[in-house]
Amino acid sequence: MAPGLIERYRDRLPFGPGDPVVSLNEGSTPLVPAPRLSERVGAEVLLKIEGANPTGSFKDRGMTCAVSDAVRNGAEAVLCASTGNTAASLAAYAARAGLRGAVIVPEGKIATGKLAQALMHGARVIALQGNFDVALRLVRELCAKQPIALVNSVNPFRIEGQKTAAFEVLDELGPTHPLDALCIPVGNAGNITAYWKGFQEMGAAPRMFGFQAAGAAPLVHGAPVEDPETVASAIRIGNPARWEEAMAAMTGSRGGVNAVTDEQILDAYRFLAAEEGVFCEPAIAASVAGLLAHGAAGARRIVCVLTGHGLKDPQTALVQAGSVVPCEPTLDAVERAVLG
Ligand code: AN7
Repeated sequence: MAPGLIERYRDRLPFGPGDPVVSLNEGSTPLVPAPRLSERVGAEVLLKIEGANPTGSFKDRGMTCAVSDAVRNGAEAVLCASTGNTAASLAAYAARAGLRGAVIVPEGKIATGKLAQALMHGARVIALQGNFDVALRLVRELCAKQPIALVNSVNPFRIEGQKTAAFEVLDELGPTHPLDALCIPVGNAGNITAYWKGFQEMGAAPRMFGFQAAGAAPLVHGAPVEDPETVASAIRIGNPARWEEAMAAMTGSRGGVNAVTDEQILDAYRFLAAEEGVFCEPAIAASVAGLLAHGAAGARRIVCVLTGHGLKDPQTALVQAGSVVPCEPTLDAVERAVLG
């Protein structure tokens, strides 16, 4: 059994030996070669499968640290604004810790699986008549007023936890096979900030390529987007909290930020599922769509971060996938149906 990441990386995280640890044994996710994608790109591409975390997204890395710190500080409740995955993760870790959890999500705009998770774990789910950016502003104001721990990625412990994904990538590749580039979807810009911190702490500097959905691409435009819109609901964010840090990561590593259209995102989403056997969330396919559309400046070895599991959003999958084959319960009919 692999231990959770606080235990695994305690020497590089802000936790002492006696500190409380709230963990679901997150991290230690697979790094999987992608032969078909590698062929299309003309470079070696590996997929970091963050959907293999306990609640199905990379958010668990940050949440084990943010919730452990909240417990250490004697908090009774934790709160976040979320496009869905942070809400699901907060709810699970709050349940684990015996804390009250509340999440504010844009009404009608989060994927079904994420909503089911947050509710099942017993969090108070508040559907805001406003988008993520409004939700984040309001939770920041509320947490300044009330003794509630804010666990969005503006919380430094989130970044600390999420940087461990960079450690894992480097550990797995080993010193003789350097990583040239990392491709990652960018929403609130916490994760790219965290990877870059992790790489820098280990003396590595792969080029960081961030990708945003064309309808929610403030970093590409250089200005906030008032009404972000994209099929990639996880990254439907118009004013990222970690704007400066994300830009510093991309420019400091000689990488860059680019936009991909919903069509490119959905193409990559279907390609990964059908050709690589990897089912990720639509938003996440932005990293692969971006790599296919924009390349990675001649990098020979590339990791694409697949931040969340495809089961989070069954509705988008069913719209994008083929249909079922109806069949009468006879051998003849089944034979015809199977052989097509
Ligand atoms: C699967 O859950 O913002 O750039 O509130 O769910 O660190 O924000 C989620 C974002 C990428 C973007 N992939 O990461 C939330 C939320 C998935 C995500 C991102 C999100 P950041």
